Amino acid sequence: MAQQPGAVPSREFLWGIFQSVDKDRSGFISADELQRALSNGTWAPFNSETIRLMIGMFDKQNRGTISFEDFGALWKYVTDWQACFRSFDRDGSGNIDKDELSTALKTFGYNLSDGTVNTIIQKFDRHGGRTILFDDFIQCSVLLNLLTTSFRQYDTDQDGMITIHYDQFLNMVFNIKM
Ligand SMILES: [Ca+2]
Ligand SMILES: [Ca+2]
Repeated sequence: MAQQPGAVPSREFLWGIFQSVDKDRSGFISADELQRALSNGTWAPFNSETIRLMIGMFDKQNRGTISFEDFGALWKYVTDWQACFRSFDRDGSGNIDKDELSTALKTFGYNLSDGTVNTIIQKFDRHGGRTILFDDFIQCSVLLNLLTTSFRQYDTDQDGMITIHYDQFLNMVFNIKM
């Protein structure tokens, strides 16, 4: 799954990729098929939570699989994230360290303390290297976005602070689709 970022692929190009990913020729890409197709640049399997999040985002019919109609948007999403990941991986190490993540989060518009950036690294570092790989970077960014959107629904004056009751807190957390 690689082409120059920003390029709009032809339907034929996408169909070729779709067919190579759809190993059992069912006409749909399952979570397993997508996981096998995506790579972290390591031998470790692609984070299955990230696969689940991505299928959830692009599976318009709620079947748990991706049809060819949904595939173009998914393909663009993955290649955009690849370009994003590469641009923040300043030293070309293939992973994102704390300084790189800090820069990425600032660029995304998040104003987070050093302690919070450390907590995020710890949560999404599945390999014990104090760094984040491509799949975990996507998961981290998607979850940050979901959590921030949820917070903002309560932060009506946008001052970065909310006062909520226990019941509202649980309602907020359980309503987050993650
Ligand atoms: Ca299939
Ligand atoms: Ca790096």
